[in-house]
Amino acid sequence: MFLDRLQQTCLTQPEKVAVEVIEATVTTQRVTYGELEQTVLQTMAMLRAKGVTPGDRVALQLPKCLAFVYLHLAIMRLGAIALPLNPAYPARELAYFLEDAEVRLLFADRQVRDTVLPLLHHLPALHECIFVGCEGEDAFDRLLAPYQPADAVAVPLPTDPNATCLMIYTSGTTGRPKGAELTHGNLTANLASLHTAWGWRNDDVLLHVLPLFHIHGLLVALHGALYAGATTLLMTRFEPAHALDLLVKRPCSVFMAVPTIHRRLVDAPAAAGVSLRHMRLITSGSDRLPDDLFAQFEAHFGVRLLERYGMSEAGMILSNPLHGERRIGSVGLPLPGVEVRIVDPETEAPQPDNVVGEVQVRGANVCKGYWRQPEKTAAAFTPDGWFRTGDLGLREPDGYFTLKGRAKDLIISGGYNVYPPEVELALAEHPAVEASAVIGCPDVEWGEQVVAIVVQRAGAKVDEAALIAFCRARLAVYKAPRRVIFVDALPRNPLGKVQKAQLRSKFCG
Ligand code: MCA
Repeated sequence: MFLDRLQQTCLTQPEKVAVEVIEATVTTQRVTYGELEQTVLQTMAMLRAKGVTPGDRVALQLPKCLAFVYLHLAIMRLGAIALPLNPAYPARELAYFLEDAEVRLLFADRQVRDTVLPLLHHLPALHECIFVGCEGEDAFDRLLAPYQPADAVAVPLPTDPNATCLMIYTSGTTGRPKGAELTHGNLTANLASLHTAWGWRNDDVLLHVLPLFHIHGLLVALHGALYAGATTLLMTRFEPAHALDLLVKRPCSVFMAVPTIHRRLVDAPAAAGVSLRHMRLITSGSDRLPDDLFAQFEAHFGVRLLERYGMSEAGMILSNPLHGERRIGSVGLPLPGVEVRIVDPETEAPQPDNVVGEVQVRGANVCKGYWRQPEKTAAAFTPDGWFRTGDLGLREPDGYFTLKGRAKDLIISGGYNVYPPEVELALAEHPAVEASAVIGCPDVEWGEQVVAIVVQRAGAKVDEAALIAFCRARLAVYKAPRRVIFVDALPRNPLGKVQKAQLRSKFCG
């Protein structure tokens, strides 16, 4: 499994650099595979002393830094469950995740102290919250100081592939976010598949610019490099000029990003005259890659982007090939070991080629279900084990798949999923809001922009800025509307359902 393989790498190439932390373009920390193993053991000893046992949920609301990497690996190696959380979550969202997952231990950034402290009394399962900063990591070093790697060296590696090791919260069209339970087996299947498909190499150098609290940055990028025994350059913050400088000067061989980031690279003044032809693999995912961006990237940097498709519940599902045709507008072919089919959304009968239907996936990469939500888990799978992605697509006769939209009401902004019902619920709490409908309008930079169409209560008065601020206090900033449009009434069908397509064609213009 992944952790066995990583331990093997740590033992066989202890001198090799595993992770370098980079601020702007300067390396601030460097850890070898040998040091990684020792510090992960020390972290496991600390976690055990704090009472963490297999199956416990340990949440990480930390910025990108080594403490995150050590904790994440140590939690999984103890048989516990890592729950990475966006540091941008305001108190309300954070409280929900901590409560729903019955988190035992929370590691949070010192910067979110004021957000977190008031919550603690309301969370009986939470034994402790430990604040660690990432600047220089001194708080984390002090935390580990009393423990030795030897204290945890006898802890066996997890052996049950069906044991959950990672929980990623995703939302849906109804209800609150749910925790997708990913197992050791899921992670390993996905990594083995990507290793083959993308030809990961031991001498690869990955420039890592994504957040660590999502599948893309955590599993596909960081785990991918660790699984290969490669080196990760962990940029603490994406900045186009710095990223380009590192891609060329280090030089890097692998880069993974979302379309918004690729767009910023192409548009950066620093991109003039830059070639990335030395790079082996540059992927794009988490959102549809616009055709014009695909072409511009190639014209500019001399590299054809490799577009792939995945989701939190299933990791990576489809990918354009490393060798062979990278087809514009297509998300490629099923990854090794992954089955993909297109079905009629109503009857679930398999569709012939070139006919649009729901994309369904089956394989060892697919999560075992949603945390403590047996009904939602049952609803997400067909009786014969296919996972219903909620995305629409078609299969071409030569096996390439193309996405054609979403069956679910979902907005993707800069690679982050935004579920309109969550935003609508937040808006509904405002006393001046009678009704609202949240839509995604096409946006060159972000892919889609969150726009709220609002009906005010009679006699109430609220302006756009106030409603945006209201949402920002309740939701992570990327979920808050960027625009609010006031209307007298929402268009509804005879059953009372808001006609979002009409709103999109009227207001997205
Ligand atoms: C930041 N802001 C955003 C977003 N990101 N608003 C909408 N959508 C966003 N994605 C806010 C900031 O908080 C800020 O708010 C303002 O927009 C401008 O911020 P800026 O400094 O320009 O943004 P940034 O901090 O540079 O971030 C942009 C980013 C980031 C680097 C593109 O959004 C990012 O890292 N996206 C990647 C997301 C990702 O990894 N997704 C994978 C999900 P203010 O107004 O307060 O200044 S996993 C997944 O989807 C599946 C499994 C898959 O297939 O991969």
